[in-house]
Amino acid sequence: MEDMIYKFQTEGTPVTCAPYGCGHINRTFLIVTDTGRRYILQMLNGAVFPDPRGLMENVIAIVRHIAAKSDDPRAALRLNPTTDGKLYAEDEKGRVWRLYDFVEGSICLQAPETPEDFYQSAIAFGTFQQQLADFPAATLHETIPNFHNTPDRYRIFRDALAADALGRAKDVQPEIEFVLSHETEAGELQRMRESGALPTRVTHNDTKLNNVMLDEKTRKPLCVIDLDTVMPGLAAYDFGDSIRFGAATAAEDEKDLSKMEMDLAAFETYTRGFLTACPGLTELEKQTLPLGAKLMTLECGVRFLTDYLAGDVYFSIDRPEHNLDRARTQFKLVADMERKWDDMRAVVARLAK
Ligand code: ADP
Ligand code: GN1
Ligand code: MG
Repeated sequence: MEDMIYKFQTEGTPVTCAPYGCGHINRTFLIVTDTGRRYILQMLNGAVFPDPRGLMENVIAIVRHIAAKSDDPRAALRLNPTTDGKLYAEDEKGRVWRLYDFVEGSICLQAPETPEDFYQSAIAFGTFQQQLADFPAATLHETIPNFHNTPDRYRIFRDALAADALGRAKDVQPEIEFVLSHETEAGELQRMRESGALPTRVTHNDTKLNNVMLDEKTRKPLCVIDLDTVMPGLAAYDFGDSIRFGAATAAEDEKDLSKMEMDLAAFETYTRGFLTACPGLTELEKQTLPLGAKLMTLECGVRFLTDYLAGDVYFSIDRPEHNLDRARTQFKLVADMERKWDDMRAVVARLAK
């Protein structure tokens, strides 16, 4: 049992505790008590989040904001208090822990089982963005500065390449070349953000399918989870990261690259859902959705390759080449999107009418 569970108020006495889920960042445990109540206990990754207390202030405010907009108790994550009445606890090393209610009667998918599941995830993330449209953005802590600033991700990549901590660069030359050959276009969204051409919104910024819970019976959205990176951002980030993960025909860490493509039908399905849930997007925001898909995928590949070069210090890995495998799938996806570029743009243009 993780001792930190005893710092929280629970219904019943905790009897089991086991690692849970497929997240790459935090340490997540499923806790079951003797009354059968289930909880999710999480330790925040202190290396990834330099200000975990600020992060928790964000999360507390966001779940309150969303809970106030719905009668359904499962519409927002619910944080449980500690025995001294706080909504997170600190251990002796200063690490931050929190306890969520387990979202019962839900499913969390690693890949859509049907097009409808993916459509509903678009409704979930689109609605989330809409619900936060009136959230006071200026009160949010920037939990990871420059999170989707792709040129800054290139800067960090170049540093890791120059340091080449484990001497791995010589074995990944094609991947390095792929990254460098895309550097100019990699900055397109950031330039439009800085010029003010695209509006800044409160966005989730990590819109993988496994960060949304669907009702297990109706398979309609219950809530969006993993709120650690909710920050001011672009609509194209949230749209794009969902495509990167959910419109892919293979897992993020698939070794057989021949299985990896961007499914154009899934792209269309998600676009339909997202535009339905976010009717207020500007013309330019709509036009930049395909670019969001491509750049979020490129950026994620750059981050995986950076971590591979740096010695796997950021993302959790299960095998030595895990980050390299992940980087390769992302680059394969980018190349496939480039092949399907005109079709992607045509889909958005047609649905945006
Ligand atoms: P990470 O930042 O590491 O991705 P997440 O908050 O996404 O952490 O949690 C990892 C996984 O744990 C999720 O993908 C989901 O499967 C599961 N999970 C997280 N919170 C809950 C919850 N409240 N109820 C049920 N499952 C949850
Ligand atoms: C991480 O936390 P998780 O597993 O949902 C990462 C995302 C990446 C994703 C790649 C805080 O998401 O940015 O896109 O892995 N989260 C953080 O799978 O870096
Ligand atoms: Mg997650």
